[in-house]
Amino acid sequence: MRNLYLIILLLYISAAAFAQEKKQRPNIIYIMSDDHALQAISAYGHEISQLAPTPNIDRIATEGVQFNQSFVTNSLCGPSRATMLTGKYSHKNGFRHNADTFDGSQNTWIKELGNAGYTTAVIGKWHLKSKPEGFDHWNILNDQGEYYNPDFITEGDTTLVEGYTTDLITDYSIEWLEEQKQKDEPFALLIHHKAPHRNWMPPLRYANEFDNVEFPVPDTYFDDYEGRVAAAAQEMNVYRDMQEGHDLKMSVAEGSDEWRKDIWPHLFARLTPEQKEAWHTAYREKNDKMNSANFDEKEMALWKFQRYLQDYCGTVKAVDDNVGRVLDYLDENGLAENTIIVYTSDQGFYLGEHGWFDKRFMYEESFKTPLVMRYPKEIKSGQTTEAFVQNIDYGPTFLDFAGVEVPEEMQGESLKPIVKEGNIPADWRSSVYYHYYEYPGFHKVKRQYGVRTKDYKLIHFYFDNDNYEFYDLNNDPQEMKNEIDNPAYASQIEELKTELARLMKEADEPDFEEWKDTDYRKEARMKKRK
Ligand code: SGN
Ligand code: CA
Repeated sequence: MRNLYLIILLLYISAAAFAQEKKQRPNIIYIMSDDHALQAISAYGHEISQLAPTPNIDRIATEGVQFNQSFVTNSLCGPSRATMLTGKYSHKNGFRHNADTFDGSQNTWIKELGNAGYTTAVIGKWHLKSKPEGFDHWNILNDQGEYYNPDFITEGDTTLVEGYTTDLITDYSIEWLEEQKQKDEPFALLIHHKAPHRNWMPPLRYANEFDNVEFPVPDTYFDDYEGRVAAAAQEMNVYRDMQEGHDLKMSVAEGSDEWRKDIWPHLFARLTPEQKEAWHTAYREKNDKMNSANFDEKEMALWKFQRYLQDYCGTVKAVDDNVGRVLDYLDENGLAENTIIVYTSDQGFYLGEHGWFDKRFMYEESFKTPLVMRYPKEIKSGQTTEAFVQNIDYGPTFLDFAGVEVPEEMQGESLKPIVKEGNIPADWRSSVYYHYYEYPGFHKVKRQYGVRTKDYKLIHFYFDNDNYEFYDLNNDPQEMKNEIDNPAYASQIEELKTELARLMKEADEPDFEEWKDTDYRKEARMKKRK
């Protein structure tokens, strides 16, 4: 009899300890927007962001850690998401370009957390073609998603919901967080915004927010791409390739609300008559002014830059508001202390540098992505770090904080040792590997892979060309001067070639000959047919 009491007591104690341990494990809120350049986050200090500040995202940085050297492995939406979920490079998770379909049967950190007792959800942009797997709850946008009155997709159900997408994603996220209150398990929630992705439609409340702001034009806006073959071949130029209607919301003539070129009119058509009227009211006067101005070519190019930035920053401001709503929710519900909150983007973006919008290149603006992280319990506040990190590291970091073993196949490293005290371990990586595959494709950015160290960058463009580029990042931070043929850099170039080969081997990238001519679009079609 006494033994039985003892056993019951022991069982009770261990169950209580288990419950306690469960409660102590951190919650995770991972907020990722789409195409958010770090030039447009005020914590990063760029001039543009000082005119359109992001106080809420900045709060995560000042109360936690800001990564100044945060890179993606492949600067494109789908591939970045697949990498983030699996902790693996594109050639390992199989999602190289946006026409691929994510193999949801592979392991993710979400599945690992689920197995360890976490409740998990993803709300917002998904863009991986196959349905989310391993989440307890999902509510996603259709493909790229829409800015106004978007379709939300859940298991077996698609609903058009009236409202502004960035606000709606947060409404649903907070609703889901409310439901977690009754549960003992820790949670992991992915909040994935569509904004500030093309075509940069701000909410009506910000449609005039930046009308009187003069954004600083990048020095490289009228870049002539000398010495850079791939840069010259792209189609992502603000003043040449943006659609004047769809992207720049320019009207055909003074006195008219009708948009100029818009090959996707179904998007604006989603607005209700009231929203359309409010939209036109907000844009009419500024469009009329542009139409009556008689700009020459250069003036028009500069006007387009301002319009682009005004709209872009309007969508960013709405993202920032909504980050603030989540932070407030955590405070009001006593969750701030025990929740890891991250803000990042699926990649960086060009805000007029080299004359561009979009991403894809291994040049700094799109290779880098913002990353800030707060977890009062274990991350010292007010830190900035120069450690080289990549989106393969996110999964291992969350698992490490949750006390879950990081699976062997994940290629990233936990950032916990860095963020706890702000020290970069002596054996931390000092170079990063990059590989972009979507060519032929949208925006005509050539296939490329390369390596970046603190001081230098080497890129190999391949497929229908064979061009190396080398940059001295200290002397030429804007990457305007390709030094590949400069004998003064011969030894550094050799060193980087060796380092690149080492990184490719470490990443288990097959031999160049095996993939250099692959027709990825055909491959994707074949896979779909299977
Ligand atoms: C859309 C955009 C492109 C963008 C791709 C990929 N055009 O096709 O400008 O490069 O998405 O973006 S749009 O006018 O239809 O928006 S990604 O973020 O999904 O990779
Ligand atoms: Ca993107």
